[in-house]
Amino acid sequence: LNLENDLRDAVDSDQLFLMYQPIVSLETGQLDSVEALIRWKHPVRGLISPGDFIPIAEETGLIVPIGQWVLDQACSQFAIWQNTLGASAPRSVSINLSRKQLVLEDLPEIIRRTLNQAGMAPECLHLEVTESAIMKDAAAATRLLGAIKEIGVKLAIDDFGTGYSSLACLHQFPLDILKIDRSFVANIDRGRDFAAMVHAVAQLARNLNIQVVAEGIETAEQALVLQTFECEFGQGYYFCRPVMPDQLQLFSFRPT
Ligand code: G
Ligand code: G
Ligand code: NA
Repeated sequence: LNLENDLRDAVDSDQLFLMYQPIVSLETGQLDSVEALIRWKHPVRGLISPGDFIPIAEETGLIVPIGQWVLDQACSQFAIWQNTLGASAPRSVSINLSRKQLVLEDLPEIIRRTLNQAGMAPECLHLEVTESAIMKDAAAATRLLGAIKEIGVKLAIDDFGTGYSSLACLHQFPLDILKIDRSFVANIDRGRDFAAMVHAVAQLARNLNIQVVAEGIETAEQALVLQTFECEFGQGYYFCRPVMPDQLQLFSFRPT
């Protein structure tokens, strides 16, 4: 039951890996970007999902080396895609930052160094943070995210709509991208209320010059409704599940 010690080993012994989920243009269905999603292949227990081990990583401080590994890995993979896929490479890669990473004073410097090493343009790296993570210590997050933005990296707010202060987030933080939580998308074709909320959020974002990604799209109907709301980007099993890096070139979406 000691996942903590196992997790310590996992970092050093190649048990962690990243899968990538396409983010597509809802208008064309074409690949725009990818989100990196961490996985742990435990030698005995098999695949463990981040929902089960990221909280342990946060409690133990292991999130620091793990977060560093994710950043390195995603940036070097992005460079590989640029070299191998050329024009059909994703335009950017996004990684998830946990609450505990938002208090690391040297994070901006680490990001700067990692981008340099990978020869990656800063705007090609997107960082996803949740509302609850940034509101936990809003003052510290404002400082850190401001410093990160100065590098030219883009900031995305994840799970938008699920926190207590969604609207406050929009004007307090220098956001570039808003990801509408999948709980809204799941109900968009079932109830007028959800559709109205998603439509309003998409309009709000457009007025604030923030790009919108709808998460968790599972059906053609949901994709269509979102398109009529002029929501620009989408992500979800309807388009593609998370894939291994060498499978990304196989991605091509055909409407069902
Ligand atoms: O891929 P999956 O749906 O199992 O991910 C579950 C959760 O884990 C998601 O909310 C996602 O944001 C989070 N997650 C995935 N990869 C990472 C990562 O590299 N770092 C952090 N901090 N969270 C991640
Ligand atoms: O919290 P975050 O937005 O990072 O969530 C990413 C998680 O959502 C990943 O674990 C991914 O596997 C999962 N996911 C991606 N697309 C879908 C989908 O269409 N439906 C559901 N239920 N989960 C999805
Ligand atoms: Na995310």
